[in-house]
Amino acid sequence: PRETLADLGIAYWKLDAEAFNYPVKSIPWDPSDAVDPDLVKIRDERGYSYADIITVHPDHLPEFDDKIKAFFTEHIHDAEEIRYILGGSGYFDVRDKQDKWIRIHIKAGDLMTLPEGIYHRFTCDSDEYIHAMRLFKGVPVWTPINRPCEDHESRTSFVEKYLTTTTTTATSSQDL
Ligand code: KMT
Ligand code: NI
Repeated sequence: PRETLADLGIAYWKLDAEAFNYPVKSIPWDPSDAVDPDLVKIRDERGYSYADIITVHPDHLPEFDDKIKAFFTEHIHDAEEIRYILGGSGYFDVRDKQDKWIRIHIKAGDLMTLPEGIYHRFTCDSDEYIHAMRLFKGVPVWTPINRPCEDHESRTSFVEKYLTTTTTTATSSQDL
């Protein structure tokens, strides 16, 4: 449910990806070339200054098997992860407050951000095809930091911000 994702610092928008033309691949893609007013708004509000466009598919991504393996290894990043799905679909799994996986089936038009320090992983679905724009604030760093990494400052600040609760009401029903 949407509330749970927002509680983990995950933001989500639905855009009309089919109404605009995006290349199959562009590394980088200049975010100032955005025409979609919804994308322009999110770009400017959140300060996204870098973008690229990739297609994850056995025929389009060099070393597909190795990349898929890395994507599906549970990890964090030391910055926000922002994905705008232009075509196809896939699964993002994120850990909830009880450290259980929540599976998000992401598809064309979905723009989702994962906060710095959240445990997550990605996999294709049975179509093995996803066309995505990756956005970033500043100079992009895609390097995953694999779990275990609980002492990494991105993880400790995530825990502090989203998992350390000061009110008892939110979790009390599950604690009973
Ligand atoms: C990631 O971070 O796992 C990826 O970049 C996967 C491809 S984008 C949907
Ligand atoms: Ni990631």
